[in-house]
Amino acid sequence: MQASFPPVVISGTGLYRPPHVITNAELVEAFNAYADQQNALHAAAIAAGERQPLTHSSVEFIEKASGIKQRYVIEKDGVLDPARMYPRFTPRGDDEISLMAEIAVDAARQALEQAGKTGADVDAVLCSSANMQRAYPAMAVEIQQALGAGGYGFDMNVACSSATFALEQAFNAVRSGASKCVLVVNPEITSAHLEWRDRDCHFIFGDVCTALIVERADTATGADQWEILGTQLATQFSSNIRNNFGFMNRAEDRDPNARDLTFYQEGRKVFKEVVPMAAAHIEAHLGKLGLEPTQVSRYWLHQANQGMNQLVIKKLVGADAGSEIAPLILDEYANTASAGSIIAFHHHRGDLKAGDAGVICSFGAGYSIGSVVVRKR
Ligand code: CO8
Repeated sequence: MQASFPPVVISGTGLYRPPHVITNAELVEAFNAYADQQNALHAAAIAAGERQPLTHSSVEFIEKASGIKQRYVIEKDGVLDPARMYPRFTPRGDDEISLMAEIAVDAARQALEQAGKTGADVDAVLCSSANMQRAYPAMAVEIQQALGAGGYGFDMNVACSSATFALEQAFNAVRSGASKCVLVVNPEITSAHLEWRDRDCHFIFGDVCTALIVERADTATGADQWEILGTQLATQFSSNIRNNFGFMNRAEDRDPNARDLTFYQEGRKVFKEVVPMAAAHIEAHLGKLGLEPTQVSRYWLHQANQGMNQLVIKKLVGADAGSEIAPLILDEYANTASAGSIIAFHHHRGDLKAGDAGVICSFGAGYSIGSVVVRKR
């Protein structure tokens, strides 16, 4: 016999949005200046056929291939400096809050306020993100302390599916009674591990942090509550989205600037392989809960590429991405790794009515896919 669990809700969301915007025009101008500089620097090798010249990027390509029009970043000048092409952050002392924890605390406070809770109500903090600022101590423990939360905290990483995978951990911790109120934060400082010097991917990512409060329905007092009906996670190994940065690099005598120590991918393969996986995953998950895809009022999909979302939502319900049923936020935010589907949930749920069902779904490196089915209370 299946155990019966008390209802669990998402009772608050928060969003830290960085202060700086980089438009596609600014991005392309910086990249093209970098390419020209590199080509001038290596003119002899290029003329001798020993080196390929770098080709210009274009705003038209970026918008057509991805749907991305701009991205937010925490630091802009370093990214747009053709002599640098990555952000410039000032190192912080061990007695100062880390940047990842700082943006997580900002988003967390908003989520707590929406849920009518304080840090002291939280008894578990999951910091779940595509990349961590340091190996240890866990950022989650730093965030726990900054908010005055109790219990425990830990970091976890499942690339772009970090938020949905963390939601399942939070859901299980609360419904089993192990935790009362779980804070999930997804600080994504993607600008520091994106390769801005590669035109194939320089336009893809943006910085942001999202936060979610997960608690039992009988402790929730916020005005906006979303019961979690179920979660489903899946992984299947692929090297098509990869970053080899890690603690072994020094011992391997690696060049710290080697191309494979930042984000790289086989974008076409990812597109082709992940779309059918995501659509089938959502359909199967809904089926287990006795729901047809057409009975879902909203899909808050992973925000990597407009064309991907178009195919997924067409397969599921025959609608268009960017329409009311599958809102897009990537034109404004770009791909924010694990935070994308949560940003969509944060911005695009206010019009739904009690009883309406929705699906939060992420897909990305791993490969990894996570879906969370919710119903407005
Ligand atoms: N400007 C002009 N032309 C360009 C540019 C550019 N910037 N870039 C490439 N081109 C050229 C190519 O060279 C190619 O030319 P040719 O035909 O002569 O060879 C042509 O344009 C077409 O190139 P592509 O085939 O690569 O173009 P696509 O239409 O496939 O579009 C995309 C590229 C947009 C990358 C697309 O493949 C895509 O979005 N795929 C989905 C993959 C995806 O979204 N992956 C991310 C998953 S997120 C995740 O899990 C990562 C988590 C880790 C976070 C890390 C944060 C840093």
